[in-house]
Amino acid sequence: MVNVIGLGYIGLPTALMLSSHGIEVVGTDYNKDLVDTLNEGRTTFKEYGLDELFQKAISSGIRFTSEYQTTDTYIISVPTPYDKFSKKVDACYVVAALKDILKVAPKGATVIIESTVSPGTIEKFVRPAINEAGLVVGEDINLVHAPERIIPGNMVYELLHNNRTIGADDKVIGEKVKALYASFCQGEIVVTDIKTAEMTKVVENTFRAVNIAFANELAKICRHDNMDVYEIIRICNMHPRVNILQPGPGVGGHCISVDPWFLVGDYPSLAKVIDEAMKTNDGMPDFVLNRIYEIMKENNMTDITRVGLYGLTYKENVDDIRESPTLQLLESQERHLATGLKVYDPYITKDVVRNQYHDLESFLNDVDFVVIMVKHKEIIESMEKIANKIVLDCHNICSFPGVYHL
Ligand code: SAJ
Repeated sequence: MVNVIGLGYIGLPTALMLSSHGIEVVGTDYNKDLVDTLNEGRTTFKEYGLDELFQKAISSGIRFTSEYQTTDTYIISVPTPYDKFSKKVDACYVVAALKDILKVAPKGATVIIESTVSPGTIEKFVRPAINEAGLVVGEDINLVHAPERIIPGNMVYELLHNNRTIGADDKVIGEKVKALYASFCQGEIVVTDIKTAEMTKVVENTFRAVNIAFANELAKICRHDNMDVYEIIRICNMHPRVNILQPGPGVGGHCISVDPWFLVGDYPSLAKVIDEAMKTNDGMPDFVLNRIYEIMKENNMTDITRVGLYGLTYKENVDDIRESPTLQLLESQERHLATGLKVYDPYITKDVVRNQYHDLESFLNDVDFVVIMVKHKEIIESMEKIANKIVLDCHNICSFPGVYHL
């Protein structure tokens, strides 16, 4: 039986996937409300294909509880935030979950950490916690790091098809865990050591962050000298060895906007490009705010309450608002003692910010200037509704004339 600890964006789909492929699974989360919701037969976030997978797992007998189970295999998928000052990974949730596992785990159990951690975290924080409990790694507890790679918006498909990395001290244990993941994963599964696995995960997200920052920097250069960044990127990408990503209003989510900081925190004198890239991405919401003020001025607009931000989530067609560019922009605006921007997102039904709307029509009725922060399917399909407004399109999705860009 596998006990999956942490039933969030990664733990839940992983637990469901294992269960629907014939593995006995118990999902554990300390959040009792979340466990209750799952036990009432409802999923806790929206993701394409998740509800079908949930039903399959229920039929296969998956259980949800707040109790840790006594079993031979654990998967830890709890958040790993970063310390805003030191930029280092904060492994407190991983260590807390591990300590609870150690209270009930039998000798020889395997603990698989899926949470993203910086290289050396398992050495520095996880092994000592096992030793402190009077246990020996490799004898009493086997340690494995199996970082996840699935992208929100396409999680179910990617869980099935992505290649994976397994880091283990012991090749035999590594191969056992590989067989467990191979119960559902059709991609190639590489077995390596723990520190290499830790580093690969952080490097993958850093690669993307640096490349997004490059696109964002190009957008700023092009704005400065009145060039069309999208046309330039389109043409450059026709070169066989060039593949530039897209600029945007900022980088959000709990991965790309967080993980690269771990390397800056751990290697401050070495991770220079990464540091600059992260600052570039973090500066984008302010860049958008400045564009809003410029465009208002150009249109003789003085009332900020007639400006609306479309989209609150960190990217399109997901309901996750963690570190979202819109939230960053609103915080920045409040720091400058200015408020009043209106906000709407079809995926966010609860009130999370001031001046938030819950339907597109009333939102559009109350604004003259729309800033497209997120390219949700809804707005792409409702272009005619904003054609008569002032529009700042941060994603180059509008084709009508007079639209402003980054
Ligand atoms: N973004 C841009 N321009 C782009 C692409 C993305 O501005 O060209 C922005 C998005 O709007 C969003 C942010 O970057 O705000 C991050 O979005 P994303 O779709 O690039 O990535 P995430 O954070 O949803 O998922 C990433 C993925 N990592 C990589 O692609 C290397 C995913 O595979 C990981 O599993 C996930 O992080 C994770 O959990 O670590």
